[in-house]
Amino acid sequence: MTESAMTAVSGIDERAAAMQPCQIGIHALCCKHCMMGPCRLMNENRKSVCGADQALVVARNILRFAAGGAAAHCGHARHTLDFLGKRAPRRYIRKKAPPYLYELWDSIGVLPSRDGDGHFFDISEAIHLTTFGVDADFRDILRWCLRIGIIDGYFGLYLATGLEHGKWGFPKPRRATVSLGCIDPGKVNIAIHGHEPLAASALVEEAARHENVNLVGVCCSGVSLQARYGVPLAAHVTLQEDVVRTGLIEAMVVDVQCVMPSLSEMCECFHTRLITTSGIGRMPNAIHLPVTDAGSAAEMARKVIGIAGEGKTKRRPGAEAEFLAKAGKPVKALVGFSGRSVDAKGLWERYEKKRIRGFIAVVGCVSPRSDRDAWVTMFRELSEEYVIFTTGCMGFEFARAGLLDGERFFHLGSCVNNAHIAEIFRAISEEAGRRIDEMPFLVSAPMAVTEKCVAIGLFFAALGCSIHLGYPHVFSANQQVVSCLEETLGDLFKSRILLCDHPRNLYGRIRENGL
Ligand code: XCC
Repeated sequence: MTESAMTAVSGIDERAAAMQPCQIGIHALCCKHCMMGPCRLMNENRKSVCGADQALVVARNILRFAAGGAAAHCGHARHTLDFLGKRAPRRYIRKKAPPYLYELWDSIGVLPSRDGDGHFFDISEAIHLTTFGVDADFRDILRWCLRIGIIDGYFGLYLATGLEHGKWGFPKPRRATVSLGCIDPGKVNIAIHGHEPLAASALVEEAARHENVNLVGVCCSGVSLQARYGVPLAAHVTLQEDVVRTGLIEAMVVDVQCVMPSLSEMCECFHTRLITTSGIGRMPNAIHLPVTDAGSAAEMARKVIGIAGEGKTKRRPGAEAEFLAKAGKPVKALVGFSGRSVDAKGLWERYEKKRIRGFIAVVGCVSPRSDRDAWVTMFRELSEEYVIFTTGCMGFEFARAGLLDGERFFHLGSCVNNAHIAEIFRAISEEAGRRIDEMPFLVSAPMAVTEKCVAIGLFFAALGCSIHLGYPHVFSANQQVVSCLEETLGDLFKSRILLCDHPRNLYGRIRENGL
């Protein structure tokens, strides 16, 4: 094993501890948008070489995070459209958004002005206006953040979710298995990792013809395959290397997003063949089998099954016994809820009869920089008073803790399936005869990892939900930015932004904000 391979093999938690985050960048206080810098604006009185103040730098950084996240979600939707040979829908936001919100966004100037693929131009404009010497008004940049959040929500989350359900079917509630224990030492194991359904669904169809093949999912591809087909979910984002490290994975098939570059070296340390399927997600040492339509997806799936079948004989001797001695049994969890299968009327009645205080959506990533168990414990306690909806990698943590019961905790799928949560919020508020912002809805991203979390948070903020951000607080370093966001959202919706990175403090923050 080479030295660099050894580095890849050490765990993500160890590497996070060894790589302390930059204390300037973590608060979005570093401007590196031109080559006179990077300028570090550690206090409110400093200005960058070009004269940008701290509020401007922080606002620009938030918008760039949001644009990155929206590009990923809208790119996912666009790739799915291409795969299906469809065009981008017209007037989609108008059709999907509650009419009162559409008018409100129009009246305050945050409604995306373009349509269809024109939304990509708005994402590009967000990058343009944050380059050197364009938009110097941080308040205008924060309005752009809401605009990009709206685009992310509808042209990303809603569109991707709708296309997937239309082509591959609606998820339904089911009991499914979670954890590394899903890997079967007696079978050919293929892991599917990433986000888009294009390659993943074809593999599920092909694998069904081969009794000796065990498919397992990783991250959001895994979550959506589990919700739709009941495919076991082996790992979330911080455990992806551990899947390969079992020594029992013959092929790791990846597409886009949250696929750690370390997998390339990690697979080299074992017999695992790394297979890339997206033209924008290439990796060193990988076999590239591009998927662009149904034909290439089916061909890729046949080849992967062949490659993996040959690989099983190359496992390290003793790998099976080692795995069986260490791996626990898979955990059973209730997954696969959607806007269709959650009873909004029943939930509203529980609230109206004061059996619960409100509804919390716990979305997104888990981070090696946060105490994952402490957050799970906090939300377990909160579930005594609130109904919890969850998606993405947080859902895996709740599943492992045995919390996904379809009563207090509902698993709504992958991160683009946060569209389900938006639809459920809308349905509950319609049952109540109120607006979304008049309801006790909190959206929490306790352990953000990717830029997508920022875009999702801004989308829910634009809907009128209160927002909780755990670690890190990219919004919090500049008081002008915080005040502007709080005042804007408070005036529009009376919603709150809770910045709280200690799980123990969250309950108090929720209660003191009247949620
Ligand atoms: Fe985050 Fe989506 Fe990635 Fe997991 S997989 S780390 S975006 S929760 Ni979606």
